[in-house]
Amino acid sequence: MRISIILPLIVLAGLSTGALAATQVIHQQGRLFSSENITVKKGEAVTFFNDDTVPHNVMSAAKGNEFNLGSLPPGSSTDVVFKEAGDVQVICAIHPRMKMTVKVVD
Ligand SMILES: [Cu+2]
Repeated sequence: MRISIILPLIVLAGLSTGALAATQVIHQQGRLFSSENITVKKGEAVTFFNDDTVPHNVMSAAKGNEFNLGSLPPGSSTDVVFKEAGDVQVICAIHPRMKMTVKVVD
């Protein structure tokens, strides 16, 4: 159990210091997003990483920034590029209390 938690952290630490330095990572643990509010520039990607023990379905219905990642199993990650400026409410379709806002600025 211990190794399964530490290994992904090492991988992520390596990524965050490399070419993807500008990409913010949102973790999902304990059926919560790791941040409630983040700000990104238009055209930037956010990595949604499921390091929880259950699947999550990250999505948004915000106009111009709609996406639906489908059910992502633990250990998987997906990048989402935000194309339009504005406040984007991001939710998990499976767990109603998982909510966050991505503020996209020009
Ligand atoms: Cu969820």
